Amino acid sequence: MSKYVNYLLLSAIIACMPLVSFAGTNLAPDDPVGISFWIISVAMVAATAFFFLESLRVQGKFRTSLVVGGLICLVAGVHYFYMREVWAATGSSPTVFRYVDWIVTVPMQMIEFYLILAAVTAVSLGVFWRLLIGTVVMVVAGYLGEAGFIDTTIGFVVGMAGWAYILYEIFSGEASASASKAAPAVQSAFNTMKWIVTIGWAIYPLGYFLGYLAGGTDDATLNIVYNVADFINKIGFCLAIWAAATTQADA
Ligand SMILES: *C/C=C(C)/C=C/C=C(C)/C=C/C1=C(C)CCCC1(C)C
Repeated sequence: MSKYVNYLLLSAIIACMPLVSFAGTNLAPDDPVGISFWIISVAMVAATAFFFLESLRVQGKFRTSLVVGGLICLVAGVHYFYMREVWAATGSSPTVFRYVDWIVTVPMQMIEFYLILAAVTAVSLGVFWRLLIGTVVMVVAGYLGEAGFIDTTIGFVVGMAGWAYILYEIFSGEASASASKAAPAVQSAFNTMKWIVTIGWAIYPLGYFLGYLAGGTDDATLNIVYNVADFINKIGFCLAIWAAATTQADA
């Protein structure tokens, strides 16, 4: 019974998400950037529903990870509806909008590393805090640079340092040591997530570098690249966790 109530509540929340999009401006059929915003918005809604619903059936210890995965896609989805609207109305989408999403979703992704490890092995709270601090430094520095509060080069360098710190933690720090003791399914998820954070994430500093330090990028290309990157770096990232949660055998 309570399971049905959960499903109903969940469906109601998710059904409300696209309502955000009926705000005003129509998409032009010959606007690939606008359409890519739209596709990612809807993919985020679908992924939100998927992770929330799946959280009801996986083993208890993985539930929180999937709920957080659903929240990451929910927050991103709402931002995407907003960014699509701005793009459709003005023909541009300032990157600064993305930072509002990043400051919420990127730390949550780092928390996912801690959560999947904590589900299957002993991992210290220090891992949680170090990954969280690394992401906050990275995103805040990038924001201050892009928004013009600090020099763009300083923003870039400090942001890169935050990212480097995260990479150190997951490749050779304590997070990596804990992962090597984890169950095989979690180890393989950790590996996929680690490479997403390395290669998938490289798109964003590259966009910053080209846009601010190397003489400018074209708004349309940059937005399409960010949209595709977000699809992999958010939905793909959470799917790796889902795969571990559904394949790990022991109870
Ligand atoms: C879903 C959104 C994601 C995964 C966004 C990730 C963003 C970054 C990895 C941004 C990184 C940056 C640097 C490493 C240095 C320059 C400033 C940033 C913020 C663009």
